[in-house]
Amino acid sequence: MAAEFSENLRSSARRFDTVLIANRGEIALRVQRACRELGLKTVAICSEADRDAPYGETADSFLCIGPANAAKSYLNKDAILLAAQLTGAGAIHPGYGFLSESAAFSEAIEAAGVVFIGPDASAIATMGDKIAAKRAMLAAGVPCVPGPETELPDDRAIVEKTAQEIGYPVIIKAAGGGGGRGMRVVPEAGALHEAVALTRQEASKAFGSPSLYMEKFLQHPRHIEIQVLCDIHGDAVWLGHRDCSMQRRHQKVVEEAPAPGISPGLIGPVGLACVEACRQIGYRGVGTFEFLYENGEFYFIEMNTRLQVEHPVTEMTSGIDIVHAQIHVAQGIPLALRQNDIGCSGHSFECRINAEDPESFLPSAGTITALALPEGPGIRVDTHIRAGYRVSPYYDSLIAKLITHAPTREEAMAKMREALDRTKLEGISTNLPFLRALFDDEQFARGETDIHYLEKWLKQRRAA
Ligand code: MV4
Repeated sequence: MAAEFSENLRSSARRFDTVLIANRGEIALRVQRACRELGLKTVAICSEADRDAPYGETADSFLCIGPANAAKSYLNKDAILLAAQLTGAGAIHPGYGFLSESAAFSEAIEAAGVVFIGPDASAIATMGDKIAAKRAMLAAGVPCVPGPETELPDDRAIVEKTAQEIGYPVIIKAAGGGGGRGMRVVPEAGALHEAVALTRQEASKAFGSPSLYMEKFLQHPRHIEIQVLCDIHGDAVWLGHRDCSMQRRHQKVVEEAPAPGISPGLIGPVGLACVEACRQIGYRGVGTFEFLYENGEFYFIEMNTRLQVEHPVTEMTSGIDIVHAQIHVAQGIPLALRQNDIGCSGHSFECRINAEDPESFLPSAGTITALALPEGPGIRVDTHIRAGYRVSPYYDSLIAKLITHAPTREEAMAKMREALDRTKLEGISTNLPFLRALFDDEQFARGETDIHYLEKWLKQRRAA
């Protein structure tokens, strides 16, 4: 696979003084600030829908690269590379979403001599193929969900035998899927072949590949993830873990670090296995290993090869600026951090504030007429909005991230209740009322949730 891609830029060619930020919204502003703190110049880009974006005003250069339709702007690889060349940007930061996990984009810009602030194309491609990812993890000693590390053959007898060996329920997943797309649970043998056939059809259509794999279906796991950071000289560390179980339709709503009830002794060996996997792959940059956690065991499911939305909770507990670190390793600078220097102090929560209808969850576009944001010790707000800002209907509905940090989980929760109470936003609908109610939930307060908890809670709330 590596042969398909050109050589990485050599370490000496990786130095840059200007970064083009190929994203929008809160993450564009977050990355821009990190660049300035490191003495780097910034280039902001936008679509026609984001011409009045706040991050355009503070960047050293600001270019409109295409129409509102993301396919013609934030996803337009050629336009973004051209913008970098026109502005003299030596590097491109992709943020999250959009082109952040495009092997072709990483490949194209590095081939043009521009640094991609992210992994090389082959690492992105390997992790994008969920079977190849699983194989790489097993080779490095990372615990995975029971099931073959090979493609499911188009042979009914073998499919039946595989399911029997794993034991029902099983789950069929598309190798090209991920993030909840292209998967189907099979509760018992009678449903097996139809499930395989349907998932294969969907996979061919959605991902351009019919490749499938089968795993044991875990019924009540938590979603725990491990943050890693790797330089180009073979050094890697893990920065801590997060619990992201509170999600609805594969969209995370609340994240926290560390994951409650998981001792350093339990997670430590898993973190080290992730670091070993990074070394074996030759991984560069920041990344996240996603695990399901059930009955005291961790099972790898996917690796995300980007900076994630929820990186702030790990910044708060580790004291490490993950975007600074990401930019440094992209420049070829060796990691100064040793694993023993990395700790976890206190507890952090993040709430994703979305512009959405509280009942239907449909995106709510419009102008923010009034805005008050909380502040104070242990409170952080990552956002690009301000009074008068127009939320456009074209992109995802995340408008702000409310982050708290305190010595204990209870105090971080209490701080979040207060921070939510002091957040006032008029002109559009948001999920603030529902987030506030969630932080009064007793089971959540005890840390007794799993990946199904939030959807059940919402259903009960609607019925009440
Ligand atoms: C699973 C699973 C149970 N067993 N795999 C959903 C998103 C994608 N990252 C993988 N997902 C799942 N894979 C096995 N073998 C349950 C899920 C899952 C899930 C995982 C994490 C967070 C939320 C979830 C919601 C529904 C299903």
